[in-house]
Amino acid sequence: MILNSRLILALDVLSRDRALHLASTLKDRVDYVKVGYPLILAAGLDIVGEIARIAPVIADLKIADIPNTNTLICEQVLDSGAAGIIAHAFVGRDSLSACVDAARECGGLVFAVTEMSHPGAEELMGPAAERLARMAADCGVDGVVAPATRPERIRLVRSIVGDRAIISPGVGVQGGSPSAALKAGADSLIVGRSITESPNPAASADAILREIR
Ligand code: BMP
Repeated sequence: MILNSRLILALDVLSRDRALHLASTLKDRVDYVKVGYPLILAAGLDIVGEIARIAPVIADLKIADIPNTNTLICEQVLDSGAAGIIAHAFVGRDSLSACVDAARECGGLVFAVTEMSHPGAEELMGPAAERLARMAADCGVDGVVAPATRPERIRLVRSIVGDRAIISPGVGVQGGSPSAALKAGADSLIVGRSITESPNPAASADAILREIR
């Protein structure tokens, strides 16, 4: 995984032109651009390849299906130019392993979600997060997604996944602190609206970069 700026841009915008403009403006400030359902549904899967020509893309489809379907989904997004994919761990070892196998075939990265950043994740995912992190590490993922809104959970996940990457959403609009998340053990921050909805996205990205340096 590339770890230069330690920033991943969450590009949850609905216009192809806006997405390409933001990716071009911010490409030197971020290591990856994370593209998910909002943009892919609005602009089509080709947007992955278009953005991948500007910056490496992590396709965040939070893949969560049976192994065969997971394999088919992974192949589609990796063939379209994504450098990495995000899958859910809760679906089980066989489903997650299917994503890892598909990614290895294409030379892509796999990140598994162990616990999400929103309050509702504390209901079911929180209590299972340690087991999910252990299982994700056993499956050979490149990294996990852990919540910047709960730095103590990042610390716990770090103790389980060793030197695998931890990428953390939830800073800014969701209330998490960039420096606290990194201090707790995150390798990289996933940031969306604090940058994309700013009147000056480049300046907002620079402010976060200054805070974490
Ligand atoms: P924002 O900085 O605008 O809150 O965006 C965070 C991004 O990270 C969104 O794309 C969201 O879907 C994603 N995300 C998250 O917020 N929490 C998680 O636990 C997992 C995510 O992928």
